[in-house]
Amino acid sequence: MNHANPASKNTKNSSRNTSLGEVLEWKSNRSGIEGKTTLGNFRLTVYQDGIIRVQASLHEQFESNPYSVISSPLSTKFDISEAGNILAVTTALIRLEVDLERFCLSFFDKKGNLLNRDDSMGISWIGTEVTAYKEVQKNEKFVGLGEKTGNLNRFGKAYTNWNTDYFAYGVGDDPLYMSIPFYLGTHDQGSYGIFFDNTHKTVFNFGASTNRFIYFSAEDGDMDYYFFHQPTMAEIISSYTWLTGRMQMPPKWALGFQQCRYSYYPESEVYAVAQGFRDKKMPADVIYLDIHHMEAYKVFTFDGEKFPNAKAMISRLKEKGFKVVVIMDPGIKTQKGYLPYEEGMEKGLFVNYPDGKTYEAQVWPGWCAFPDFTKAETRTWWAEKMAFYTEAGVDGFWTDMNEPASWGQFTPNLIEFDYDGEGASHRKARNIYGMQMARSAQEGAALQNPDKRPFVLTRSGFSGIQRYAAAWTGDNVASEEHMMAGIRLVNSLGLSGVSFAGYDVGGFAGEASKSLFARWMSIGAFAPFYRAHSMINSNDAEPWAFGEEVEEISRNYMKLRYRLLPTIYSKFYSSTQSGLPISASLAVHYPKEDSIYQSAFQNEYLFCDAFLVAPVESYKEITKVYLPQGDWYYLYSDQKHQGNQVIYQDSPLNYLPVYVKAGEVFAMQSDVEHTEDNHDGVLRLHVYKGNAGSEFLYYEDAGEGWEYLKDEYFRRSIRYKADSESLILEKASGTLASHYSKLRIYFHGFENHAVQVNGKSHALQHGNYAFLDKLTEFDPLPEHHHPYFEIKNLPYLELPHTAEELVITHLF
Ligand code: NBV
Repeated sequence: MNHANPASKNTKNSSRNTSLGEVLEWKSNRSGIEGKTTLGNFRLTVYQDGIIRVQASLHEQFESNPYSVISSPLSTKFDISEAGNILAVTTALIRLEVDLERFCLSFFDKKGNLLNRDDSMGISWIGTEVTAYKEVQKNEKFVGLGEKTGNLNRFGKAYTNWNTDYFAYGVGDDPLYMSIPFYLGTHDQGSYGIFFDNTHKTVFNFGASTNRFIYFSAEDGDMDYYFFHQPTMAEIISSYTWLTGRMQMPPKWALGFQQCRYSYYPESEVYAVAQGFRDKKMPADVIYLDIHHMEAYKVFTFDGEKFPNAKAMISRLKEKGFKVVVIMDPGIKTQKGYLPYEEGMEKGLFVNYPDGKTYEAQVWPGWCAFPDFTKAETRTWWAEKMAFYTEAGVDGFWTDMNEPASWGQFTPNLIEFDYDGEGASHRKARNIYGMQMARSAQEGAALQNPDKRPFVLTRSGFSGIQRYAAAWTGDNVASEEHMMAGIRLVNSLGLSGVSFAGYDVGGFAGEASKSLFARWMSIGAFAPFYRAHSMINSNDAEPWAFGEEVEEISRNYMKLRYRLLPTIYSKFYSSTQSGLPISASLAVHYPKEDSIYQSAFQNEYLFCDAFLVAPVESYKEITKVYLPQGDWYYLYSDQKHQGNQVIYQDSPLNYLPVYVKAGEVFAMQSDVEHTEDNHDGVLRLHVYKGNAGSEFLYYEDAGEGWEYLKDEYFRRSIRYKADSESLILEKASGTLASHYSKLRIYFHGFENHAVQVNGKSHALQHGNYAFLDKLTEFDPLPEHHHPYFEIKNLPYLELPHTAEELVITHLF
C-alpha cells in the first residue's frame, strides 16, 4: 500500500531537530512491517508475542549491532490493521499503534492498557544524533540500566553510556565501566522493558532538566530498540535475556569466597595468604594474581623474581583447595622482542589509525598497542596465547582495564576497529570492546581447558556480557555509602541480565574501619560474586586483619555462605535457564509497592528468592526495614513478621538483617573448607510455613565440566503446598546420584510433632538450631556483649536422600 505524500523531504539542518515525519508508504514483511517516512525509513519486527523491535534510520540500509542480540524473530502470529491514521501491529501480548501522520508509537497490552507512548516528537535527529522521546505515565518508575549509580528508581536523572575507567568513583558518578542500555518501566497500567541496541555513546534521560518527557538518544547510528511486555517484571527480564543471552553455568568454585589484592607477591606471600584461610578455618576457594605477577606488566609473562616457579606455586595452592585467577589487561607493550607485540604487529591484530599506523597509548607497561578484540582473528590469537597461563595451572581470568583504559583517559575517536568485518571508529566500537575481550578470554579458557567451565571476571562490558563473564563494579571506596551503592549496582546489573555480579568487599580504595569490613563481609555473603579486594599500599585487608571480633563475624558469614551453597548453586542453575537475577531488587517481584523505591529501603533485595536482605550501615545498631507483602521470618530466631509494613530491627554488627519469605524452601550442607571439600553427606532442607506455597528447583551436578549438558545432574522440583499442607520432592531427573546420602528437613513455623512420609507416620525430632556461631566475648563489659540467636526446639525429620518421589504431608 502506498501512502504517497507530495510533501517534499525536509532539508536537514544539522543544528536543528528533525522528526522522522509522516509515513509515506509501508508494506508488510514476514515478521512485521517496513516503510518510508518524509525523513527516513522504519521497520517494526515481531520477535515474540512480547517483543517488538523498532528501527528507524536516515538511510536505506539499517545499521545494527552484531554483538548483543543472539535470537531471531520466532514465527509468531500477529495482525496488521489500518484505520484512519492508525496502523496497528497486534500480537498476543502487545498492540503497537503507529500514528501515520508523524510516526509516533503507542504500545498497549492485550486489554488495551497504555504501556508506553511516544511524545509527539517521536523519533528525531539533530545531525547524526538520534533520539526517541517518550511520555511519562502516571506513577511511572524506571529501573535497570545495568551498572549505574544513583537510586533504584532512575526518574529525574540522566545517564550516559560510555565505558569509562573511573578509579574511586563517587556514588553518584556516571558513566562507569559497563554499559547496558536496557531499562524497565513500571506504572499503574503495567510494566515494559526497552533495550536500545546501539553501541555508540548513548544518553538516557529520565526527566533531568525537563518535565515534558523522558528520552534516550545515541550520538550516531540508528534508532534501534526492542520493546518488551509481559505480565511481570521477572518475565520481562527473562525476555530480555532470551534476546541477549544468559550466563553459562560457572564452575562451582567460582561461587565460593575469593580473595584478591593489588597485588599479592612474591609466591611465598600468595601461599601464606591462602594458608591463612585454612589456619583460620575460614572457607575460601580462590586467590588472585593482580598485575605484579607480570614482568614489567607484560601480559603472558611471570615476573621471574617474584614468581620464579608459578606452576609449582599454583599446584601447591591446588593441594590446599585453592584456584588461581590471573588478571589480563589488554595493553600490549610496544617492545621489540616481546613476542605478543611482534606477533600482533605481523598479523595486523592491533587497533590502528585510519592511515594504517598502530594506535599507541600508555598504560601500566608504558606505551602499548591494543588488540582489536572486535576482530575474530585477534580473539582467537589471544585465546591461543592464554596457554601461557593455563599451562601453569591458572583456572580463571580477570579482564581489567578493558574499557579500554589508558593514561589521559581520552581515546581519539578516529581510531579504527574491525567490528567483525563491518569496520567502525572508536565512537561505535568503544562500548563493545570490553565485552569482546571478555568473550576472547572465555573462548581462550574453553580452548585451553576444553573439559572445564570457563570463569572470566570482567570490568567492562555491554548488553550480552552475561554470556561471557561475571562482572564486578570496579574501583569502589572503603566507605559506608559505597557499601550501600555497590548493592544497588549489583541489583541493577541483575535487573539488566547480569546475574553473576559483585563488588570489592571491604572497598578497593581507602581503608575500611573494623565495623565496615565486618558488615561488608556479611552482606557480600549474600552477593552472587563474593570477593574481597584492596588497593596497593593500603593496610592488610584479609578477613583476619581487623582483629578478633571482625574475624569471627566474617567467619560466621563465610561459613553461612558455604553452607548455603546447595541453594546458591541451584539458583545459579535456574538463572542460566531463566536469566533472572540471583540478587533481585525488590522491583523484580514487588514493583507496585511504592515503599521499595524509598531511599531507606531501595537497597533491600531478595537473594536466591528465599532471603530478604536488608543491608544496613555498620554503625547502625537499629534500622528500619520494609517488609513487602507476605510473611517473613527473621532468619536467626524465626520471629515472624507480617509484610506490607515497616519494622524496626536491631542490627548489631554480628547480625545482618535477613528474613526468610514464608512458604519458601532452601537447602544447606555442613561446613566445608572450600567447594570441593567433603561435606558430611547430609542435605538440610529448611521449610518455612506460609500461606503461599513455593517451588524450589533443586540442582546438583559435578560442579565442573560439561557432562551436565548430557543429563549428568540430579535435579528435582521441591514444592511446598500451603493449601494441602505438604512438601513434595518430585522424583529426581538426570543420571547423577546426589552427593548427599541423607536428608534432614527442618520445619520452621510448624507446630505438629509428626508428619506422614509417603503415607507413613513419622515422629519429628527436635533440637536447637543456630545459623551463626556464638561470638567470643572479648570484652568483659556488658555493653559490649554480642547478642546470640538460637531457634529453640526446631522440629526436623531425617530420611535417606534418594531420587524417588517423597511426599510429606500433615504439616501443621
Ligand atoms: O590491576 C590493578 C587494579 C585492580 O586491582 C583493580 O581491581 C582494577 O579495577 N586495576 C584496576 C588498575 C589500577 C587501579 C588503580
